[in-house]
Amino acid sequence: KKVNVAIVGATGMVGRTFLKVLKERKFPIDNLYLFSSAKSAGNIVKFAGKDYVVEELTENSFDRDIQIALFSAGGAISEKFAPIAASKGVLVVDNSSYWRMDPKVPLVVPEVNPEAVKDHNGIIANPNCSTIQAVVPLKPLQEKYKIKRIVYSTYQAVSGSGVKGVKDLENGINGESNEFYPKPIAYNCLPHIDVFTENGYTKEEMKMVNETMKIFNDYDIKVTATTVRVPVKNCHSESINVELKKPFELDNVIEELKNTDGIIVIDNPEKLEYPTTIDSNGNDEVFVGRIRRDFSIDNGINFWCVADNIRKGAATNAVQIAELLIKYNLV
Ligand code: 11C
Repeated sequence: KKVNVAIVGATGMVGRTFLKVLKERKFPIDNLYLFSSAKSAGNIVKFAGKDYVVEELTENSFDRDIQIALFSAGGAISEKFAPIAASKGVLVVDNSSYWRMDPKVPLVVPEVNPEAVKDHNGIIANPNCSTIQAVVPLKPLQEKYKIKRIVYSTYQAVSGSGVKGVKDLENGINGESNEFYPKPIAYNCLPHIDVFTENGYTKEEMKMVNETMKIFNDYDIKVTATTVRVPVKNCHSESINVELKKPFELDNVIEELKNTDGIIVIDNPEKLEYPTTIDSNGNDEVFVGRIRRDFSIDNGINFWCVADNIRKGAATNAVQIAELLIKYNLV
């Protein structure tokens, strides 16, 4: 079965990666429509050997036979246009943060809660990149041992801020001053991602807390996070401390992680082997290493995980959701 697909935000970093991933995964596309702001409209984009003209997104853009729309053009565009698309029978997979916590909108990571897509009301949300790569390795732990508490510490790449973040890093390395971040990002770390909220945490930190509970549909899990921007171009790294409810054997946990879809374990400290962003760049898996017991509590584990935030953290996860829509006959 082939479907008609629209991409909203087609010329952005994630939008371009949608196209790359759709092609790589041989997504069954019949007609393809590309939308952007007026500024980028008229650009020609190549897909599978054909030229496509990018059109300006308007309220009438979805007045055609489109089954699936992948959105990545920011929260304001999703707020306005995702309901318009949904009202015209288009299934929206939205990469912005706008709809994620809406109780009527499923928040889906295909390796973790694929069945949740079935409860859609026209919009399905793609989680934040740092949440996606965390919940994939946490899933087998939640299933077998139940999670009591999670402490996230992240080391996030500038590509998470889009082209402006990458530019600030490149300019900073060349001795120029920062334009996008409030402080220099070259040779520096900023404990600040997205805006600060009233409780002292940043919005990025609160996304990790709230999205984790929603994806696992478990509001008893205690979650806390510190999110940090680091001078890495692409791929987020995370240190995850997790306290489990049941006792475990570390060797079994490592085996379970190795046997989980979407994970590559690189964990041989004796050979100095552990995953870094260079390993995950351009890949769709979550790379896990440094898996070790937390001796300060009864049932604790520390591990390190790295993933390509533009691919698994955004575009690939959204395309995998679109694949589920076909698999479950929802389109
Ligand atoms: C970052 N995680 O690295 C952010 C980017 O909610 O989709 C993604 C923001 C979002 O800056």
